Amino acid sequence: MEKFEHEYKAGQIQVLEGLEAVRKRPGMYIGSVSVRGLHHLVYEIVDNSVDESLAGYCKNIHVTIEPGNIICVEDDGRGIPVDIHPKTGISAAETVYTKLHAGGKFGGDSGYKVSGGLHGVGASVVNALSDWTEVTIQRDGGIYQMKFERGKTVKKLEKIGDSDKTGTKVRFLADGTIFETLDYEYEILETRLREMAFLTKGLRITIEDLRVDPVKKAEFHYEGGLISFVEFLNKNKEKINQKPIYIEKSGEVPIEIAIQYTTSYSENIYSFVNNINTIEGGTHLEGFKRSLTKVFNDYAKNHGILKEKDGNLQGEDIREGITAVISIKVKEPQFEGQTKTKLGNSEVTGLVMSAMNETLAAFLEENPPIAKAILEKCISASRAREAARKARELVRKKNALETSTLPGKLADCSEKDPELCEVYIVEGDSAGGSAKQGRDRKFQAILPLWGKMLNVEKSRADKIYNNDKLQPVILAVGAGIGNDFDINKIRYGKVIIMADADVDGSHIRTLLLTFFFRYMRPLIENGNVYLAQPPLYKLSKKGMQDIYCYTDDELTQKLEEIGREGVGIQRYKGLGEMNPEQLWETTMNPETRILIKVKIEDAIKADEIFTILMGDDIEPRRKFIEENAKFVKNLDI
Ligand code: 28G
Repeated sequence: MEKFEHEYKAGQIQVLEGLEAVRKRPGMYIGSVSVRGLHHLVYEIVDNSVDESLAGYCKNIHVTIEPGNIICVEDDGRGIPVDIHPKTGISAAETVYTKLHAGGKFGGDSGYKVSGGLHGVGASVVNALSDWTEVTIQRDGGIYQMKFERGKTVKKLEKIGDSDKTGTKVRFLADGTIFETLDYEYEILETRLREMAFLTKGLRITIEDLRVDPVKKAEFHYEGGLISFVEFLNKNKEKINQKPIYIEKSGEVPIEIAIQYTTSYSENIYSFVNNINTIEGGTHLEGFKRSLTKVFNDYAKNHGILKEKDGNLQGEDIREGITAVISIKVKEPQFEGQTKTKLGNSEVTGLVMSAMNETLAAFLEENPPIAKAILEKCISASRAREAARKARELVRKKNALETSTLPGKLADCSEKDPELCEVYIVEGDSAGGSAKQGRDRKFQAILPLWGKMLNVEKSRADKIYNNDKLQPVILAVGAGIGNDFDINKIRYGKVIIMADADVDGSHIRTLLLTFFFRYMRPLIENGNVYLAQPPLYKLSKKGMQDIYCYTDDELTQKLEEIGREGVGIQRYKGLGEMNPEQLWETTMNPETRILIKVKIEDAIKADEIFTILMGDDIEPRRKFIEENAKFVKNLDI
């Protein structure tokens, strides 16, 4: 008995030390204490519900953001076991919430314990990093509850009522002394929860944001799983195969793949391992690509679509216009790469290939018109690639001959260190003229744009190289495009799009952003692309310095401050209305200007936006341009 008590105490001390370590170095457990880390807390808890769903016991998950940024997650699984652990003397539920790595993410006896946020650290870490946590469990005919503060148990698990239902409910308030912010972004949670629902077919996930009036809410439930996922990704695109190709294989490494071709020229492949988005790809993606290339080439050869002398189609030609999602489950995944989102398990490549080869080959044999349509597209992609190579060489040769690699219209800066340089891309010669006169020529370059607009979404690389509007941009940035793009060669640390705040300006902004997104994606990922914010109004009054307002709200506010008496309000319709000094002062002077950095945290969302804006469907595009402010906001998450 004495010995037991001794062990009990020792166990408790160890537990406290464990969670203290989490509070000391939160970044080690959840990546960061930024807004990103904050959202990870929610994923960690939801993952436990998803695991319960994967085990076959949970059908519904409700996530609520309550006023005060309290998160509530509720599921209808079996409920965390409430029995007392014979060794530690504490309940299984309390163990899960107070012991680091309790339960272990992988292995164990309950089948696949495979979902999991990037860090997969579990409920105890969320508990450690929360001001308070409250866990309510329904099972064995009762309602049980326990409470914690900063990871420490303040109310041990006790029965508080009767119930014939089962499930787990967790409410927590993240610790404001640890996180930079407690403000959850509804859209971020919504996107991740939608993704989780796609990846777990049949599971119903709802989200509700009670902080706003009217409340925001959404429900995700897809019987089609990955099939629904690719249909969602392609909803604004023209499809080649109306029904996605679906591949499913159970076994040691369960594999699920859905593929749908569209008439677009981009490649959209998303891969997941244990529900984690493997942004850097890895062995599963390798297997997918190899199988795709092999099966299509074999089919083309066998059916005389491709002659022996033509050689093989390249993988990239076969992936033009593809939208695919690959989801596999691996018991002991090895994650590599900069962001630990690249699968390293070498055995997986062959498994994915063999899962795909047969089903994909059979699909093509059974659907000759679709096979033919896809292969025709592959062949023209291959021709376009060849044409692009020639165009690229031509550009290179021309550059070599002219020694200067720069477009004629570019007014370059004198500084040579790219870190310190910035280029303003300006539509139209008149605004370009003001910008040239107003700039600081030491570090600011101006590239006026002219020529015919090109819809990037509907053009292949060869057309892009030859387009008179985009070629100067490619040359000025100086780092190539597409697979050749080399971020180390960029000539300017800041590439700033400066356009009017009207529909035409929005059009050029969209064109350039689509172009950067599709052909210079690292430039956006690396944070080099910016939007200039010219003012909308100028207020002038005798004896007062001119005031510039950048939004309508700011105008109202400033007018309230200075009064309306004797105030002249000028509304700027375009950049061209400003003289060089005004342009410098309001939009170009680093001391006073406002720049919006274009970020892409979420490639799915960005692709959706660009597709809406540049795709075939007029109606969603019109609606979207109307909500232009939202466009910027969505890009800026
Ligand atoms: C609502 C927010 C988050 C959960 C369960 C259900 C069980 C469980 C959770 O067991 C301990 C370790 C391995 C079996 C399992 C219930 C088996 C039988 C569960 C959640 C015991 C954890 N009955 N639901 N944990 N395992 N939902 N939602 O956390 O051996 S966590």
